[in-house]
Amino acid sequence: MEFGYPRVSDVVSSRSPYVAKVEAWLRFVGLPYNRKNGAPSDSPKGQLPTIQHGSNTVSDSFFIIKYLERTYPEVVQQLGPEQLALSVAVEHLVDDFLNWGLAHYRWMHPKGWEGCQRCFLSDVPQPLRSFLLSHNKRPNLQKALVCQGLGRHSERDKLVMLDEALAALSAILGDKRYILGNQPCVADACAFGFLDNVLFDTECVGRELREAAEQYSNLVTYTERIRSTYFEGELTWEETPST
Ligand SMILES: N[C@@H](CCC(=O)N[C@@H](CS)C(=O)NCC(=O)O)C(=O)O
Repeated sequence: MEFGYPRVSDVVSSRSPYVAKVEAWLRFVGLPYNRKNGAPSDSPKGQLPTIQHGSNTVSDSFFIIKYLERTYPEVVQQLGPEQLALSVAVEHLVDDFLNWGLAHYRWMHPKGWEGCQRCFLSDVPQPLRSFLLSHNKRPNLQKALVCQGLGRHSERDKLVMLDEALAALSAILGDKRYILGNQPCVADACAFGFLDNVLFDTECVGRELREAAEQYSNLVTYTERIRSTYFEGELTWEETPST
């Protein structure tokens, strides 16, 4: 199986939280894969991640995991209805809300945007790189953030909303190793894709979101635990600048 998005960084597993989600889940359940670079335009849905499994192409992190669970039923965790409901609720809290906050603090926030112009499309020379990002990616995301709703609020109100969601995630995790106990599930893959970027991609994410997340020490140790358990030796987080 192959799936892709450029590993533009060795600081975080992927700068796409949805690619990081699929990669973390593949590692949680122990399914082997080859990671291939790709562009959203290569994907049938115009977004990454996409997997190639034999002759099947599957796009979108949600459908990729559903497809793999159908194909490899032995990896499906046996969860009770309440556990399953909690996992689904956390998946949507992260994928459909917190990741929009990440998009804002990465692409709209001045510090995040400054880093994006250095780190994204790094194979395209400047000033063409900044031109392409500021005429395409950034305005598209700005429109998407307004449609989603978060983009309509003041900076202060965005943080109030995001902080409440982070507090909820922290309370759900509590002092457990993973969201449902001792074994990581889909919800942990989602939470990791988001938190890994917020806490460790100091170059391309505005610091206010990182500081909001750092207030919840259990979220920090949980992210570090997933990094050291499932990405051991691959992510050089100790070299992350502390600015
Ligand atoms: N619902 C999708 C979201 C995927 C997504 O937003 N991918 C972004 C990268 S983080 C992308 O490919 N964006 C390109 C675009 O929308 O043009 C999933 O869960 O996979």
